[in-house]
Amino acid sequence: MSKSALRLILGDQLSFKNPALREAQAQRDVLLFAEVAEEANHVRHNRHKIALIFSAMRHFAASCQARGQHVIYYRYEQGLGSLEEAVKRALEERETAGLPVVEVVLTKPGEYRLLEQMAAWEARLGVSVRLLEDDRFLASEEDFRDWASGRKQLRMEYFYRDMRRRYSLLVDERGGPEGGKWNYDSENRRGWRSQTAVPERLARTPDAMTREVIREVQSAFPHNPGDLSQFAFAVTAEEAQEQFQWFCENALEHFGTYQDALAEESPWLFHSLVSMYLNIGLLEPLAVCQQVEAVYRAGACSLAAAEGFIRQVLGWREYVRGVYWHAMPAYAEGNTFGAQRPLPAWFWSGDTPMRCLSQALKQTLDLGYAHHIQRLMVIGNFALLAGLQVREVCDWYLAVYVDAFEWVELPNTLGMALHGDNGLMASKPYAASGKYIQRQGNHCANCVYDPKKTTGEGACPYNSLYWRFIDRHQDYLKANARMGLIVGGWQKREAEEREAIVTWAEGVLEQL
Ligand code: FAD
Ligand code: DLZ
Ligand code: SF4
Repeated sequence: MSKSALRLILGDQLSFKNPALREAQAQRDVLLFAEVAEEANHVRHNRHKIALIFSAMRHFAASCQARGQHVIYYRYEQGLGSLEEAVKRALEERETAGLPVVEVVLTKPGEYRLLEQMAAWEARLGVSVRLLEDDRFLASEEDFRDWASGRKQLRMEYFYRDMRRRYSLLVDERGGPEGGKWNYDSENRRGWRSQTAVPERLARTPDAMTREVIREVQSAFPHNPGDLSQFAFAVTAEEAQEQFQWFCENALEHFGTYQDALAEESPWLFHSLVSMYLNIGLLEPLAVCQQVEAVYRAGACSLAAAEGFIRQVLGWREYVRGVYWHAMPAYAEGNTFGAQRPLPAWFWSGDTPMRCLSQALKQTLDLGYAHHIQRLMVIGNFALLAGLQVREVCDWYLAVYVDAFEWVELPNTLGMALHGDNGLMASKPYAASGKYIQRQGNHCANCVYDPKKTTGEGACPYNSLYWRFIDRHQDYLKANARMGLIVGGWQKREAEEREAIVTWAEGVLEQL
């Protein structure tokens, strides 16, 4: 009898470096890929996300087959409810074929929800289930725990410096930071006034397999967001590498300067658009960082651009994953400011007169993409200031972005944007008024509101909501050195003025 293992490959584990696949033996084992209802429907995913994952899964399964692996692939239309059901079906299939499986092997999933379910599989399925550590990340959970233990506060910057040294990225011959500074963030903040041409992105025509997926997703998910006529994502490792190469040659040079910019005319400006590929396994984090360092060493981009990119991937991306596994499951319950307002229905349409917000929401829903400052300082900032219910906001973020998996979405949304984790992730709440949005971009010039007005007809809603937030949470905010100064300034204003602003803000909220 064969001692075969069933190796389940999840939709965000599509890499030959996936540990569950690395040790597979073609003659003995069988790989399982399954498009299932629970993964596709536990939140109202953007159709771009479902299409990207299904198409990338099908392409990857085909390349595993081409390498001689035996593959079982269940398509969505076969009606399997969950990953557990898929494993059960595959075990039965193998049993019937006289090729019973002795164990199920898979790499640890990226969401606590699934990890919890999988803990019960062995008992429920009556077969040994072996979960492998996902070593496609640059810091293991244990590395992060060791780094975090004994620290009163977790700060990305110190984690990042250790990672730079560990992987020798942008490190000089004496082991110090290239150029003398670890961080060039202060050079990454230029506002957008259409001062530079934005390069056209690589056009990509979906192949026959992707076109078939698009048709299926369109018909199976008629009520989900996402305009699939604009689907242009890479679905294989080779295509993703081509996109990344394009970024290195055409956008990286300006990436640092305009990292925090907001532009009317482009959803992506000079951003890399690689998070989805890194997160599902089509690109590798160390390889992209090394490639960016090589561009800098060849003199084709500035140190600030290269450091800015490497900080995001080697620093933030690894740091948020560390925080997630370190702090779950309690982390998901965080709600520092007791935010309880329901998510406005227009978060699913983008229909709001606030120009910056409408544009960020519409492109998010249509394309499944918004860049970091749109996610943080436009949408997230609004949710923070308006006191939108934390869980609802997090579920929305998990649904609408193609790159959203809980290990990365939750710390960014609950922690960074909503400060729901009491400051574990970030040192202060990212709260800002319309003045910030005006400084960073050119939306305000096309808006019905005036960023210079706080109350009265035409006042920018971000302004009064900002001061209401400061007012309501002044005791909490005072404890933070940077926010304390702002609270002090607010408290020095005339009581009548403060009351008028807060009253105006309440009116804004009533109209949501
Ligand atoms: P670029 O701006 O070109 O950055 C390069 C890469 O750095 C990204 O591809 C990404 O891998 C990494 N990166 C940058 N910032 C972060 C960060 N804060 N956390 C983790 N990785 C980072 N990123 C996700 O991958 N999935 C999410 O679900 C997600 N949700 C977010 C929710 C909120 C509220 C916020 C504020 C940020 C979120 N991010 C998320 C982080 C970041 O916004 C995206 O990674 C980035 O916008 C992806 O676009 P890009 O590839 O063009 O990134
Ligand atoms: C996001 C997603 C979707 C939409 N569909 C599937 C699927 O049908 N099958 C699958 O294996 N994975 C899917 N995924 C990705 C998983 O949800 C992801 O592996 C977990 O959220 C863990 O990160
Ligand atoms: Fe956004 Fe206010 Fe500017 Fe309008 S005026 S675009 S709402 S910041």
